[in-house]
Amino acid sequence: MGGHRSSGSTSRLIAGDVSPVLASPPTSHTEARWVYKSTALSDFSSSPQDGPVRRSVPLWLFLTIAMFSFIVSLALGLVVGLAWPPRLPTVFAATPFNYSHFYGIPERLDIVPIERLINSTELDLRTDFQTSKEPAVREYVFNISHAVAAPDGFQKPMILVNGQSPGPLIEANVGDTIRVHVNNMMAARDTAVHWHGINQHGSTWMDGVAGVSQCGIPPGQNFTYEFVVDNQRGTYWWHSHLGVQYTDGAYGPIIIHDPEEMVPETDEERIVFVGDLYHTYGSVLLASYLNSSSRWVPFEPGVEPLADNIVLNGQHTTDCSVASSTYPPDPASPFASLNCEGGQLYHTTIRHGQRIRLRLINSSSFLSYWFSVDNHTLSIIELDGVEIEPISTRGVYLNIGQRVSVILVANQTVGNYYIRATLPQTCFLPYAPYTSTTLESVQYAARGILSYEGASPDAEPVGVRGNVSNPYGVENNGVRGDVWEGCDDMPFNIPKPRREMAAVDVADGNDQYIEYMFRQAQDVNRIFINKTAYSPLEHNATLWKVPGQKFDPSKANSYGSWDFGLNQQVLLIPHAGKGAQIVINSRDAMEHPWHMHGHTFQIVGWGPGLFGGAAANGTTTTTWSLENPMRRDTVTVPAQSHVVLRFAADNPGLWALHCHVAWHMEGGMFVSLLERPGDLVKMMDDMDPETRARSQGFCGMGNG
Ligand SMILES: [Cu+2]
Repeated sequence: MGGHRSSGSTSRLIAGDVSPVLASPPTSHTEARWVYKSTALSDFSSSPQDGPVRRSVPLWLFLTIAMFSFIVSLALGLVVGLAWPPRLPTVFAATPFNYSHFYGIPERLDIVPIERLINSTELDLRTDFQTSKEPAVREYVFNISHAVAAPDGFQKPMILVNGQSPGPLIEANVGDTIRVHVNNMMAARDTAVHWHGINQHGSTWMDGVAGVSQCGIPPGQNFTYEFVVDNQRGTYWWHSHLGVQYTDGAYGPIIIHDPEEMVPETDEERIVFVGDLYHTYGSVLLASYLNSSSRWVPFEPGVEPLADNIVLNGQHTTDCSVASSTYPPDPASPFASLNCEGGQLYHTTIRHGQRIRLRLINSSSFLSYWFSVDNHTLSIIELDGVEIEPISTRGVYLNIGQRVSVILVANQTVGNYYIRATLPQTCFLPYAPYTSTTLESVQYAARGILSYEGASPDAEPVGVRGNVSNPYGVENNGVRGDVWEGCDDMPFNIPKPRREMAAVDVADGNDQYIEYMFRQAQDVNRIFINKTAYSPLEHNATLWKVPGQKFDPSKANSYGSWDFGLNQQVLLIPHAGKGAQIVINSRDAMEHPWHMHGHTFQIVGWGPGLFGGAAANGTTTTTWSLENPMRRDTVTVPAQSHVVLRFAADNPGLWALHCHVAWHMEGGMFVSLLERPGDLVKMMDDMDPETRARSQGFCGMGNG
């Protein structure tokens, strides 16, 4: 929809005063890099250009690099493939599909059955975990590998951690040290793991963002992430932060307990991931999305792929007779011989009278949802690790990366009830010039079953679907003037954090502005922020360039004033002591989920149009909330609107701030906040030399 958006109402706006500077060609550290380049060749040479195209790299150089990377990747893949002994225990031998070097997927893959793919014990938090104030070290091993699995019955190549998706649970108490040994067992792709929502106080190099806080862990290599969970509790998640690897399954939950968590008592808990599912491997889709002509909409670049299904805890059913229109089956594809067998619904059992905490996590690559349970009222008690005064509701809107804990009281007649994650259709479908046949066939919703003990597990659900498209009883969101179908978070001044905190004061020079829009660069959709689109460094990470900089605090708002490339999108937060303020301005026709690393920010202001846009006539459209503003780490920025975020500048580091739509992130919708560079350089001087050498040594080694 980005491309569609840019050719729709956004194009009127971008005709104005902003003249984007073309970044280098839209290469990235994505998995699809070399394949994208090689498939793009024919388009660059043969397709007619719509108007003037400025190419900052000559075509011959582009072709040479593409060919060279292709050959190197091929050679490396071969060497690693031959020398790589560890494998998942084979459940049963898969047909030897000819995957050789296709997007780095090895030739022979294990097939993981659904009962092993999904770890219900962990997702139901039946782990006998002891909540305590005694600090401990929690140690995990993550083996990341390719395998074939079928979350909804349709087999696809996936990226699994310990053979699971959702991957292994990390469970700790506040104050604990978490240590995760990550083994990259993929044959030919780098990886990196990010701990979404964990603030990494004093450990920015453990944040796991490939190209920013580290170079990807190359195939056959390992890296140990270690960090302390400092004054945070609640619901978090981890996911690969390289390319679109999490789209194919590389994600899992993090639960932080605290004996002093300010939430009502509950009898039991469940983790419930809601997510979109693509039947096609993510990197294949990404290559098509970042091309001038996608498989799903050949006539218009930049249209995001619509998912094939929606899953609850990584599972759902599908109608195997319906072929995907997002990526129609291709007999020439090495994936063509995979099977489909229908899948299963997420199912969980509760006892009548119990109070259950559902920890909802949206792990999607594109879609957001309205979550509801037939016949049951929900009470919202936590947003992104922040305890709030309970809000009673029929359901809850959940954008990508956001977490919401709700309490469900099992006070209905014993029976089975549907749990639903419903796509707010009007937020997405009008912007997509095609229909996803597969998504349509599941009626744009995932269903699961909440089963009361005593009900036959196979009995027909008894509940009433209720209103699944009108959140919080509000008919009009006051921004677009249309009926609100859950495209936005609940109004920002409704949730009240129980740990009260006034808005922080902002230091001069610690304020930054972001303004984004979708437009074409070289026939390809890119998302421009301020004047350029983010392009990751090749074979380096922005963090490692920090110690070499000469910082001039007087140039704080001029981010081109030092040796980071413009397309590195580094925004400086220079001053300690007081807070920082980030204004995000949308010049786009749709909402976007913005996620900040390193901080739980305050949402202190919001309003239609650009921030300060009406200041000329002495008025402002910004609504302020300074007393006890909502805090979270992922916010939905509504269409054609602005939000004002603040945080205490208490965490020197390099912090990504980006849209969490996987496709947009790869299209350049990404900046990095460089917080207190002087202190960061000192911290890096004191960093464990072995860790630093190991992490920095990955740069230039792998093939992301
Ligand atoms: Cu976005």
